[in-house]
Amino acid sequence: MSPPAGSRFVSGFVSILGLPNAGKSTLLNRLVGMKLAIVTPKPQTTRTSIQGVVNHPGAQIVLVDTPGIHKPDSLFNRRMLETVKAALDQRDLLLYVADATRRAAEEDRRALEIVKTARTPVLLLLNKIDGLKDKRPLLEAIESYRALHAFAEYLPVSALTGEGIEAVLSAVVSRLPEGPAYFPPDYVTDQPERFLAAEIIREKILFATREEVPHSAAVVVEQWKEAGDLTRIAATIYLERESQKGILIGAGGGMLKRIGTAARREMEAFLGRRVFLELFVKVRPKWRESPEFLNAVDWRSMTGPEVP
Ligand SMILES: Nc1nc2c(ncn2[C@@H]2O[C@H](COP(=O)(O)OP(=O)(O)OP(=O)(O)O)[C@@H](O)[C@H]2O)c(=O)[nH]1
Ligand SMILES: [Mg+2]
Repeated sequence: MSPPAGSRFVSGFVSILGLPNAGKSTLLNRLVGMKLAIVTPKPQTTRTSIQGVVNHPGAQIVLVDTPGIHKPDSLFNRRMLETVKAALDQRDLLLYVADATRRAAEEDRRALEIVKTARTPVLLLLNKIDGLKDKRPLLEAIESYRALHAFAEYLPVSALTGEGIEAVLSAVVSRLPEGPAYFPPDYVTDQPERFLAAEIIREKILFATREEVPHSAAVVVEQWKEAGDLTRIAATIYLERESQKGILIGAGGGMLKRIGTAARREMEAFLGRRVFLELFVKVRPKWRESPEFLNAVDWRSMTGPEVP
């Protein structure tokens, strides 16, 4: 899209931050207009930063979705927090997503301490307003957040229904500096297809399982082969305990089959091709404390498909 004649073109880097489950990934997907980040009702769904580029008339916004800010209790969680901190560096604007149906909590105060270190203007997005019957709780939520930080703007929004999204886009665009389009118009994300496929599988696992299984699951795509109109994908699901393996596979393999079918359908819709998906399950005790394993499953530092 080209800007109206005579007007300036603006661009910039904008990170999406907040507590787990606030709706950050739903917001990224809504702003970009396609599903780039997986979304589940479980906290700590997003584990790495995910870029999404929005082209707006006269503007290009490079968004980054981040893991929810929470107390790091493992090497893996400390890495997630490092990812959040990296997403604060050299940004033009920050979006802090909060649940409008609740008041600011102690976790928000702690998260905002981290966000404030960037000294970058922050817009507060009060998300999930579709769940509010009247304005009072929203005003109370705004006041409780105002007490924690002087946000540049307070914007009620529903990432789920799209209400308030145009106002968010206008607020972002109006605060971006003049600059070039950093990416061509057809470029959307830095995520490789293999990683997106692994994430789709993880999303289906998160929906299908409970308690500690979602946190203990990591997915690696080991093989990706195009053959005619078919894409053959093989992936391994890593868990931390034998007992979790039993839960994931389910009676007669039923659970794993359902996960595989749901993941394959979504991959086919996304790739526009038929997919043959093979899933393997392995146990890797304490992988969340293993630097070698974490490097191997992180596509940004991936040395190869081989997991040690
Ligand atoms: N009602 C309602 N639900 C929403 C809205 N936005 C997100 N949700 C739901 O909130 C849950 C969490 O959404 P996510 O987008 O995964 O939240 P997140 O902040 O990315 O979570 P983490 O990745 O775990 O940090 C999901 O069940 C979403 O469907 C909204 O505007 N309204
Ligand atoms: Mg997320």
